[in-house]
Amino acid sequence: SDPSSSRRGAFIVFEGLDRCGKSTQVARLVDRLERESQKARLQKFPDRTTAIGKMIDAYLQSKAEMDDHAIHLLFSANRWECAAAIKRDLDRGITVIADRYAFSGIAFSAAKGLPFDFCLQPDRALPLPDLTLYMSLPQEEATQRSQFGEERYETVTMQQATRKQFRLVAEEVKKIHGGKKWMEVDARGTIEEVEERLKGLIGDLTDGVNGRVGELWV
Ligand code: FDM
Ligand code: MG
Repeated sequence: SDPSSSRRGAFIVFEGLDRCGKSTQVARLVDRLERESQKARLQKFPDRTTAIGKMIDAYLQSKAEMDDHAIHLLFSANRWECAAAIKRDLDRGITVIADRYAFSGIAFSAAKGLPFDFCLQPDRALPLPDLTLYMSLPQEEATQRSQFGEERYETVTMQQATRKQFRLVAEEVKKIHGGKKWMEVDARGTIEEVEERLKGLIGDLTDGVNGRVGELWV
């Protein structure tokens, strides 16, 4: 029998601060996979299209105020409402590529001062990414790129605090899930240069992976 037929799709997550080029690279990866006739789906977090996503969108645009804990739980709920579809697609052999995930959830909320442990808990047992690519850009380079937008969190102070928390998140992933699940990528340079770096790290993951999808923080 063909062993590849038992493979599931890989779950690949892109993380990073605002302006790191994450969304550009995610779009290019999905395009490349489509050109290569591989099955792939992009999942953006927050997914602003759902009922919960609309509440998050209003919060981010400062059209609504919310308690820090409450919005944290909504971001997590937004992932849980997408979890079954992610698992289903992985089982069908589709590569699922996420633009942000639970790691942004922790880093941004902890940067506001919520306890790290509180931030971690609601995402426990969500689908575990096979690989998270953290695109890292020095603060000076991020500032040189185009201006921040108008959304909540798009300030230098918030980005700096979040950068520190992402470092703690990386340590936690390595401690619980091992060093191969989280890779830091130098996000400096041209779009093409960064794309090549990412491609090297992704390797043949997009051909599918063996074994069941794991559970986050378990
Ligand atoms: N963000 C994103 C959070 O605060 N928690 C989360 O769980 C997620 C997924 O939302 F500032 C923040 C990160 C960012 C904002 O993200 C909107 P996009 O990628 O700019 O849409
Ligand atoms: Mg943004």
